[in-house]
Amino acid sequence: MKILITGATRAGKSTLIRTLTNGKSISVDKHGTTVALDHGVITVKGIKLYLFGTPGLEHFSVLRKILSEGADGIIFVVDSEDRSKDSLARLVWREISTLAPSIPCIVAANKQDKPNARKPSDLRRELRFLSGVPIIPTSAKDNFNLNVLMNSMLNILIGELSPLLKKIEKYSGVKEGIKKIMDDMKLDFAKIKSYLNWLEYRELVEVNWDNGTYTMKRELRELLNSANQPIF
Ligand SMILES: Nc1nc2c(ncn2[C@@H]2O[C@H](COP(=O)(O)OP(=O)(O)OP(=O)(O)O)[C@@H](O)[C@H]2O)c(=O)[nH]1
Ligand SMILES: [Mg+2]
Repeated sequence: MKILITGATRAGKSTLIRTLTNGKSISVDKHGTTVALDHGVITVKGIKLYLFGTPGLEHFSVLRKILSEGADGIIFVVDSEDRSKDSLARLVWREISTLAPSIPCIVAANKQDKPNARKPSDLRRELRFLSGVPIIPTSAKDNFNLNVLMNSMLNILIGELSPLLKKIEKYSGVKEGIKKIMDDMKLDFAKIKSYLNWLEYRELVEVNWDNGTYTMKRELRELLNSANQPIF
């Protein structure tokens, strides 16, 4: 799945991707400021996440537009200490909300290692636009809570898809599974094909069009069946 990492400049997006990938990310930057993108791949609970970090400076909005295309989830990184970037954060937030509406989003209240870092509750009060979005306190520098951040992102993504995934799971590995799910969901072949293609592209199922079967990735099945415990 594709995860967009965005937010205002200096919030810690590149650092977040670097830490998450143990330094194996690719960054296109000039003197430490991202001018194109950051990219890295990680696996969370067996699910592959393709991370794309955007630039944060206002004038790079075209790059944010290109990078946000097809994103399945968004991590919005905020500098919890530096209030001078709040208005830029609001601007980038508005931009992304328009570019990628209704994409599941989670906020990283970053730089919590700093003494004057605002807590999530402070940010909620000061940055009204974050209303209704989960906020996880993090330090990209110290690798604090990044596992919680990514697990939460994954849980939200799977949660959004779970009604469809539960149906898909029912006929995973079953003979004539594609035909059976079409009958069960009362959908035509084109629709089921688009769902399965979508999931296959995200490496969540493997489809054998020749014999009309598919299998859901084992790790995804485990995730779906693990009790849906609250995460916040
Ligand atoms: N103390 C502290 N510093 C951080 C943290 N995350 C990032 N930084 C520092 O903040 C500065 C900016 O970090 P970047 O990761 O380059 O920020 P960015 O969001 O990618 O910035 P742009 O590419 O300009 O949009 C760097 O000096 C980082 O070392 C953190 O969690 N704690
Ligand atoms: Mg950057």
